Amino acid sequence: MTGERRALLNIGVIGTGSIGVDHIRRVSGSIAGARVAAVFDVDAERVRAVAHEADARALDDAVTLITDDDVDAVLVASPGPLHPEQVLACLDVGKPVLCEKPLGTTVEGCLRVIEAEVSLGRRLVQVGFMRRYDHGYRRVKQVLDSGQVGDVLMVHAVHRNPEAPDGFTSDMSLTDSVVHEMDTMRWLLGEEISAVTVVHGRSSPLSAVGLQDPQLVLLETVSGVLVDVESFVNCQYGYDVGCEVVGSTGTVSLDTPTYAAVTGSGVRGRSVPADWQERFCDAYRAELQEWVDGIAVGDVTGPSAWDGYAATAVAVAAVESQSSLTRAEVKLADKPALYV
Ligand code: NAD
Ligand code: ISE
Repeated sequence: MTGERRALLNIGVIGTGSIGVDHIRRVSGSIAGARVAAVFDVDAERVRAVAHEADARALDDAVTLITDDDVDAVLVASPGPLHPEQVLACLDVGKPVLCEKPLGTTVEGCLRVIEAEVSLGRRLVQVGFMRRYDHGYRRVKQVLDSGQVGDVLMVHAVHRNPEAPDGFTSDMSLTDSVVHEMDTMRWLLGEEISAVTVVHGRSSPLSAVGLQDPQLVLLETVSGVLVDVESFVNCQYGYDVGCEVVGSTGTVSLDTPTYAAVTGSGVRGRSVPADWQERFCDAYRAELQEWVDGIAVGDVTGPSAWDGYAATAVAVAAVESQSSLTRAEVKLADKPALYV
């Protein structure tokens, strides 16, 4: 709308854990055109405190929130396996939904979302692959698209978290962490991933018993680009994400933004982000602002349900490769016209 103030978008948030609260604070503090109207979490005590802080209503269950007349759009930040049911409930009532990654942890769950959205005939689902909004990744994509480094041949990627939360499993390293690279690589390279191999070596003595960490994940794209991803969820020293693309005439690397270089004791050093909240704060903000602005003009343009499905299909194949210790092929369904 030009020249007039548009009404605030009332957002309902499901799941008020780490990222739920992070998004709620962001919407309340730095997103124009939206407010948090309602929240739900199975942890009643937690949701009451969050609702109080955000000046929002705490509702009794996910469906009550989704169908509430004063909720215009929904942000799903509950655990991954719950996402398809909650997103489907949003589609049932025709409300836009920003679903945190992953769209689901099974291929079947993601396909149900695609089927429902395709029958509606318009896009309402966006998946929280926020790296697509990061300045660094966008710059890498610009360089690749310009042809400056020639034909892409290989990518070396690193995804390190300081510490995994309790209960984090080797499968989750793939479905919850590396799923970011599975999406980012599809987007950067503009093609699907056709096979994945997970390789295990020596595990860190600091990782929980039973958690294989680090893991090496080799992705193959349809045109034959090889992407190696080191996933290390207990690296201890900070949050570190890297990506170097090797082309036929040059390379391009992702740089981690730093805002200060510290010099002392004979060393000049750049700080390392503490966690994903710090590293990707600008990307989350851009993701949310574009989502809110898009809804105001009836347009959802961010990562789609297809992107969510394709990334999960690769993650599921990676889990298969992890248990069989062999290469797993990724076979995708036909892409509906809605996502072309
Ligand atoms: P978390 O465990 O901190 O929070 C999850 C919350 O969901 C908890 O408060 C839990 O009580 C609640 N919950 C459990 N069952 C529920 C239900 N049936 N209905 C509603 N709420 C329920 O986890 P998190 O780190 O906040 O992750 C949540 C989701 O966000 C995951 O899918 C994760 O992959 C994703 N995530 C994305 C990013 C990113 O960088 N884009 C970062 C962190 C988390
Ligand atoms: C977490 O859920 C995220 O999405 C973070 O971006 C990622 O780095 C981390 O590994 C995940 O567990």
